Amino acid sequence: MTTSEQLFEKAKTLIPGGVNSPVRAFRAVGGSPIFIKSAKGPYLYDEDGRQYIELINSWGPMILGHAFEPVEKAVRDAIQHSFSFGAPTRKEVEMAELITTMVPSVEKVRMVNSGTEATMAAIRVARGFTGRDKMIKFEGCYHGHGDSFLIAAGSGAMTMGIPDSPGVTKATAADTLTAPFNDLAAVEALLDNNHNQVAAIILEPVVGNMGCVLPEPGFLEGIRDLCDRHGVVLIFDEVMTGFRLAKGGAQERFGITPDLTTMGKIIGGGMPVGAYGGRADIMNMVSPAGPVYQAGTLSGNPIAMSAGLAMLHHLNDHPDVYTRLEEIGEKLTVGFRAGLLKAGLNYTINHIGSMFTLFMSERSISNFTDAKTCDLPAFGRYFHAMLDRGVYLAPSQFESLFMSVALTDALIDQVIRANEESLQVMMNN
Ligand code: KE4
Repeated sequence: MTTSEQLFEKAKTLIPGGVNSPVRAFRAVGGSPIFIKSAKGPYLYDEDGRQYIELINSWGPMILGHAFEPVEKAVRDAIQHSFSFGAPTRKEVEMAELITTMVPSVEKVRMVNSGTEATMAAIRVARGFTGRDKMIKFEGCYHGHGDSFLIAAGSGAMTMGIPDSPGVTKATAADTLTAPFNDLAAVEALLDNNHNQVAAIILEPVVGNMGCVLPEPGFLEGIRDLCDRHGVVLIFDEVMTGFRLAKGGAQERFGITPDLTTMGKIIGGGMPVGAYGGRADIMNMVSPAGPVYQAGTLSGNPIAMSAGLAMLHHLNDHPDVYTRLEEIGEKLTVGFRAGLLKAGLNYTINHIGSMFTLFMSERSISNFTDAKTCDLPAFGRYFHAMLDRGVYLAPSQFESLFMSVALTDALIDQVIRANEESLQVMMNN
């Protein structure tokens, strides 16, 4: 047994499923998860010393590569002054100022500790602001594990085959309406049939959680218009896309202004950080400025703020990072498409910037129903073939890949070769 396998056997006796987040368990791809010991730049190193080229980057945060020196130095400097005060600090003001500069639609922002906290708070504020109870989300989108969102949820919930989780009450579920992604008519029908009852529409402007799925032309504009016409708060869940698809996230790239934005992942530089923010008239509803309660012992934690500030300042000051991320995404997907052609496969790749997914399906993938046509056993064979060739992908078909700027052209070529070989392995078994 490898050290990872030994650790997993012990972990399963102590932790549900042996992991602290379901998608890590390799349930969707089979086999035993790799236990990571360290990482540097584009590489992960497991407990047995094996090296992997990283195409997940902790599900997005490590956009500058692992152990990025300015972030590490910021944390080393910060820990000299204790870890947590539970009192306001200068760094939180600096973080709020930087976020509102990078994401202009965010006039006021509240720091929390995860993307889940951010979306839970954002929907509560929208309900408090409008006095309405219902919300609309899209099938296959994932917004964290808050009860309201575990309805037709993507990511790990979809991977585990439980998009509607037990434990969510019928009353809660009744206030969550769902529509297919990219289906404006379905959203309009929900709004008409629930007149003046919908507080918010929340969506991933580019979906990562059913695999990478892009908004069709006019979709985001149409949602914005429907929200305006029905007095509904538009929430962009940019936990994945924020600070990745552009300095200002998907809303900058697509030129759509949401009312609220939820953030996570990159914002913490790898530390546990989330945030929600947007229009001042809405955010002024949040306690203690207003009556909508939300709180957190470690919100704005000085160590996490130090890491997040170092990362966001680097992204804000180095636009060449985004140029390189576009290049990397383009080179990889051109190479992967060439690999599919060579293998005689007509599978779908959805790609934008430094996010992409190879779907084991010949269908164009623009919603949950399309994504579910994928050949999951084939994906499992492909995943392990890539792992055997030292390339670490998301252990689920229903996840996007996330590039970091640490990927060199030589490594891109190596990943492209591994893809060609792995497609053959997938087809021959
Ligand atoms: P966290 O609570 O995991 O920090 O964020 C929840 C969340 C909210 N919104 C979006 C768009 C997200 O993608 C996420 C979390 N993403 C998953 C990856 N699909 C986290 C990985 C995991 O669950 O282990």
